[in-house]
Amino acid sequence: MHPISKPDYMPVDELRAMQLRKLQKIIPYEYERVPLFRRRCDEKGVHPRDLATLKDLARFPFMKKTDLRDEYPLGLTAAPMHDIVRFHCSSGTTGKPICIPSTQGDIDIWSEGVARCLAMYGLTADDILQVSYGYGLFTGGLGAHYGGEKLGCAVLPTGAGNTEKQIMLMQDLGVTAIACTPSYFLHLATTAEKMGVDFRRDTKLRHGIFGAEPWTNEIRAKIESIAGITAHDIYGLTEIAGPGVAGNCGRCNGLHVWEDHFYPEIIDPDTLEVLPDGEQGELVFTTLDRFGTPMIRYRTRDISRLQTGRCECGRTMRVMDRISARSDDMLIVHGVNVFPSQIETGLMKVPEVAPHYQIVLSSTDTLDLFEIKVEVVAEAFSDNIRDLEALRRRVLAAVKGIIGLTPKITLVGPGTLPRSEGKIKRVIDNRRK
Ligand code: DLL
Repeated sequence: MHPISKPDYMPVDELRAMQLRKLQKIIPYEYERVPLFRRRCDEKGVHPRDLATLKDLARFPFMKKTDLRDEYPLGLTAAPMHDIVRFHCSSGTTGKPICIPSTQGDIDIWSEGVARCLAMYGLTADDILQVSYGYGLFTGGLGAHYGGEKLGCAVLPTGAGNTEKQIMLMQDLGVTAIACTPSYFLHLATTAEKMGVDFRRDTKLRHGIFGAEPWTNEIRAKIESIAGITAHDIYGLTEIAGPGVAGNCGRCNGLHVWEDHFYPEIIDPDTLEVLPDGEQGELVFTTLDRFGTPMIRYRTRDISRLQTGRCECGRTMRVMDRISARSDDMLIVHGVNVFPSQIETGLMKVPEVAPHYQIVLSSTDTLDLFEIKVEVVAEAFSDNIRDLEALRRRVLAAVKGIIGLTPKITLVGPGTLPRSEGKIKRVIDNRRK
């Protein structure tokens, strides 16, 4: 076992005691330094000294993305600028971005989180890791980069874009692992095919480290079969660090949360009550030892579940379900709740469907129009209208079987829909708000 993985196996009672100890430090620290947090605690009638057990955390107020936006740029920064070494920012859904300043200690914890994920996926110092996440304000590039270096990998910092050159470098340097969004990997794979490059035959690629956007197990299977690699899931968010908050070990269908640094809770997003392990709800994180911009009970909007029981890999860190939905990406169409991931699962059941689709919503005075544009693989995109109509019906049946609605299915030819270098935008909602 690589020494970086040691905390993954910490005895649970030690872990809980450590979490409490860290909370008893970070909560008073935040209370003393961040006026918004102090005011909210005072309003709730709760004081840092009330934190005697882990359960007491539930008495403290939540933080949300809007707090970061309202307090932009530095209102939630707890450390003096002297101690800050890095800023990362992420766009909010509207208007101003959010800004997360980090100390050197924060960056170290984050890099450790990514390195622990990479070690768990089976990477070692012998691997050559191509980082094709965007570098810059987005945490994907630098996060994967520092994590890779921490493990001792040779990092190739291509960033996103310039796809043909990426494929050339991958071949020439013998890259064994790539970190990028799953949608960008699919774009890389199509470009490689056009260049006559077969990942299995012409590269040494074995691992893909994918995250930053939801991707179903069906897309995962597709990626693995196209490229002959193992597709690993990595999760994280700017507010809590970046990638490497959690990752999947390959033994269970979920992600181990590095809860010695990032304390997870699941809440009911309506009542805000903490739910027991095993129940699905909104994922909430407290950063236990990040001192630049600590987040206390940060509401991620991601829907997940903390699994009960121990994973057979032996890690003691709790497993969260893969993120299939965000509470804010649920679409309501004709009064029915629909998640894009359900549509993706339906589409991927049809072998002739390529992993590229777009959901388009528009409205007339009285009606929502619900269309799914679906790319078809080259071999199936024939001129024969009858064949295509039969395929369209099969696609519709696969989607309808899951969501219970009848969207308009439009089949389009290979390479028609927009590709992305970063996070893909699958839903175009032109309905009147
Ligand atoms: O996306 C950090 C990251 C970079 C994670 C690279 C993994 C790899 P943000 O831009 O702040 O940070 O977006 C965070 O992206 O709340 C989830 O909704 C979504 N997300 C991140 N990882 C996954 C994943 C980065 N593995 C938001 N599966 C999160 C599903 C994910 N959704």
